[in-house]
Amino acid sequence: MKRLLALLAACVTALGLTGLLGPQAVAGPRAVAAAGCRVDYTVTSQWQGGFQAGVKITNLGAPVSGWTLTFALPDASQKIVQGWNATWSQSGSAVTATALDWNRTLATGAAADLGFTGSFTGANPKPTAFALNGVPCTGSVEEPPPTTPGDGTPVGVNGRLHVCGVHLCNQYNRPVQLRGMSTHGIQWFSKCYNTASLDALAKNWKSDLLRIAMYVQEDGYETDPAGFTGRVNGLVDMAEARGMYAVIDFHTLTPGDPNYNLDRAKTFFASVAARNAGKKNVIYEIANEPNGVSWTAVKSYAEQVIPVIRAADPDAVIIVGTRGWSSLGVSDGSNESEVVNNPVNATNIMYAFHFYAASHKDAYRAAVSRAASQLPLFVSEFGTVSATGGGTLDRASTTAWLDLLDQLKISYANWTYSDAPESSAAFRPGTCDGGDYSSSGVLTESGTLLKSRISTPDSFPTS
Ligand code: IDC
Repeated sequence: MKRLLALLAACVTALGLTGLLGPQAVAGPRAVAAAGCRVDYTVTSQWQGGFQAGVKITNLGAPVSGWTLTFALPDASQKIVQGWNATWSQSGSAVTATALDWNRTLATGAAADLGFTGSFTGANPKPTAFALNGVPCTGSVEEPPPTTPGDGTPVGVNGRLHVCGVHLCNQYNRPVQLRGMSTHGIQWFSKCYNTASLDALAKNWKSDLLRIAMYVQEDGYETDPAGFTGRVNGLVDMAEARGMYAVIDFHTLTPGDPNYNLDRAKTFFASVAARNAGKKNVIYEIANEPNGVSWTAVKSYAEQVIPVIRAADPDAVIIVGTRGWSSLGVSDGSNESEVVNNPVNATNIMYAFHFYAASHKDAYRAAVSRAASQLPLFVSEFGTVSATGGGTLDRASTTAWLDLLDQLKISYANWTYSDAPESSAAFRPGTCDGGDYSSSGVLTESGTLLKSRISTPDSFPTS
């Protein structure tokens, strides 16, 4: 049926009948034939028997409010294993990717970023005959190659990171502070993470890192382990191509005991660690915010998950969440001493500290000031607003926090690089439906403040 519709749309265009029949002649999403399109196909990584590819569709014709991309796999051994940002199907060598509700509208010049993991044997040639709504897409352009040392990007300058004393250190064994942004839940805001938004994050915001918040519950990982694993890997590659570090956040939240997700964590981290072991830009965060659970239980979880990562990727930095929503226990009436006196039995690890500036003030800053000389800390999430993610931006408290983190060289990621309808989001609602992530008009008050803090020069030590 679909093929018939595409054929019909193609014939209609060929005969110049679009005006006559109109889009209503085709049922379902408006399969209006585009006048032209471009597809950028990039193999972002390849391993024994498998590969991952990004497919960027740019609509060069009239706006469409529904689209289907078709292409041919040139090698019979190639199979689509898992795709994202479209509904994917394969019949023989013919592949069809149909728009999802959130990316079905493509204005003239607008792009949609899709991707998939595939399997293959042999040479793995690129697909051919890309067509959008039946119209051939010509003019494929390659993405720039991944970062090389000396290119001036954060990963290019610092290389692989490690923990030295209480600091995060670069390839010259010198302390560095990474400043960057966290995604919102990728199950909800996937559309915000695409070529244009990550270009803006790297070049315009000059962000050092992207934290990839993969919720486990709330329609997250547990509903589609392979799909979320693929999407996380795709974002790791997109960060790498732009010289940014990627924090892979196993975003446990409710329930608060990370042990509830112990088996899922082992499965997930075994897979992402094996796949990303060769990369310099990956940091693993094994439990977002333990809550309602003792430090002993969190430590036990960490000591079971860390060896799984180490078995595949021995050298990467790992961040361990702390008690009381990663408050070092403070939100549960405790403090950093429970960690100092009973640290996780592992090396090259850091402890997460999270805060929301309007809710967490002097007592929390005092705890961080004390703990910073005893524990390697990483602020893998913080907000400028209240702990609900909403409310008024607290500029004074945010500034006090960021000044403290700068002084202590503690790395941070802000919640969120998204257009969620809440004051913690950096972009105004609706921004992710368009292609502009870099002009000041798309920023919220929080986004404006964070961009001004993050985009200042890093001056990473190089000797
Ligand atoms: C919030 C989101 C909100 C979502 C909620 C439930 O901003 O849109 O509905 O989660 O999942 C955290 C958590 C983070 C929270 C954030 C704000 O790590 O998931 O996001 N927050 O409440 N800890 C403290 C605050």
